[in-house]
Amino acid sequence: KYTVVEPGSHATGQENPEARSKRPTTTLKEFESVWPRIMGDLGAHCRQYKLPKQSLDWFVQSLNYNAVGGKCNRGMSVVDTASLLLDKTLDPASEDYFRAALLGWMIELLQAFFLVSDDIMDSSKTRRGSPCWYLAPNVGMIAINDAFMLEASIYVLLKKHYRQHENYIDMVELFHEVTFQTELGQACDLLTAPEDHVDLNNFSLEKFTFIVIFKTAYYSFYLPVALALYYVGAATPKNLQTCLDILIPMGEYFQAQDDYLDAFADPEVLGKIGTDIQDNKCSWLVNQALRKVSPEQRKLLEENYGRKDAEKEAKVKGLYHDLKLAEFYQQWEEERVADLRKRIDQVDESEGLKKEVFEVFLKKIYKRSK
Ligand code: GPP
Ligand code: MG
Ligand code: MG
Ligand code: MG
Repeated sequence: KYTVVEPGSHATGQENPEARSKRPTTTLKEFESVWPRIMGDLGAHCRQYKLPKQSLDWFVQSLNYNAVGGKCNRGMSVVDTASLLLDKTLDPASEDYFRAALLGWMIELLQAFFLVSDDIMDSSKTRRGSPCWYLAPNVGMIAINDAFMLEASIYVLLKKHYRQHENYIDMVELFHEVTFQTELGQACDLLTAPEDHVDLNNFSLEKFTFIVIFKTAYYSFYLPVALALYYVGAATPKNLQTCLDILIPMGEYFQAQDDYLDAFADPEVLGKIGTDIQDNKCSWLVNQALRKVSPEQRKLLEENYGRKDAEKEAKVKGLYHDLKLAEFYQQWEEERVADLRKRIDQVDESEGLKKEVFEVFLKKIYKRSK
C-alpha cells in the first residue's frame, strides 16, 4: 500500500533527512518464511487438547485465509525497527529474526481479528481481493468465533515464546490496551456513520480525530515500535512516551491521507474504489468541507452525502472540487509533515531510541499515492 518516494523527488527546500537510511529492509518473502513455524506452534497447542481433526483443519484454514496474504507492513516494521535499533540486519534464518518476526505476526493476527469482525459489522463484500471470511463458503457466523480464535492465538504464542522475557507482562498488557483502544475507535466509527440515517451534525473534526487515533494509529503505528522497543530491551517509559508523541499524530496524518485518497486518487493506482461518501463516513474531507461550505452548499451536502447512489456521490465530489479540497489537503499535508519532522528532530536518543525509526515510517507514507 505504501509507495516509497525517491529521496529528493519532492521539493521541500531542505535536504531530505530520510535519504541517509541505508539498512535494507526485510522482504515479505522472508517475513512469510517464519509463518509455517507459527502455524506449527498453534497446531501443536490444539493437538494437546485432542481437538478433533475437522476443527483443527478449520482453524488452519481460517489462519491462512485471514492472517496471510496482506502486505504485512505492520508486522514487517517490527523486524525493521528492531534491526535499526540494534544496528544490525537480522539473518532471516536466525532465532533472533524469528522472535522479532513473531511479534510482527502477532500484530497481523490482531489485525486479522479486527478485519474479520469489521467486515461483518460493515457488511463488506471483499477483502484483499477475495470474499470476506464470513462470506466464504460454509463460514457465515462461525466467522465470529474464528475472529476470537485469531485474537486468542496472540496470547498462546506470546506465552510460548516470551513467558521468560522480563517484559512479558508488559507486552500482554500492551496488546490488551491497544485492543481496547481499537475497539473504542470502532465503537465511535460505527455510531458516527449509521447506514440508514445521515446527520451532518454528527460529524466533527474532534470526532474524526478520536476515531482515527483509536481505530488506526495505536495498533498500526504505536504497537509495532513499542514491541520492537521491548524486543531490544529499550522500552523505557521515556522512549514509549516519545513513540506516542510522534506515532499517534503520524497515524492521524496517515488516515487523513487515506480519506483524501478515497475521493481523489485514481482507483487503478489506489487498488480499491473509494466508498467513504456513499458509506456516510466521518472522513477528513467531509469535515473540512463542512468548515468551508456556504448554506446552499451545505444543503447540497445534506441531500447527497451518505446515499448509495453514484450520481449523488459525484455531486459531493463536485463540491469537494469547488471547495478546492485537494489543494487544501496538499497544503495541510506539508504542514503536518513539517510538524512531524520537527518532533522527530527533537527525539532524545539517550535511552536507545533513534530518530531514524520515525524517519523511515514517515518516508513510507509521505505523498504516497496508494
Ligand atoms: C477497519 O476500518 C477497522 C479496524 C481496523 C478496527 C476494527 C476494530 C474492531 C474492534 C473490530 P474500516 O472499516 O474503516 O476499514 P476497511 O475499509 O478496510 O474495512
Ligand atoms: Mg470496514
Ligand atoms: Mg469499519
Ligand atoms: Mg479509507
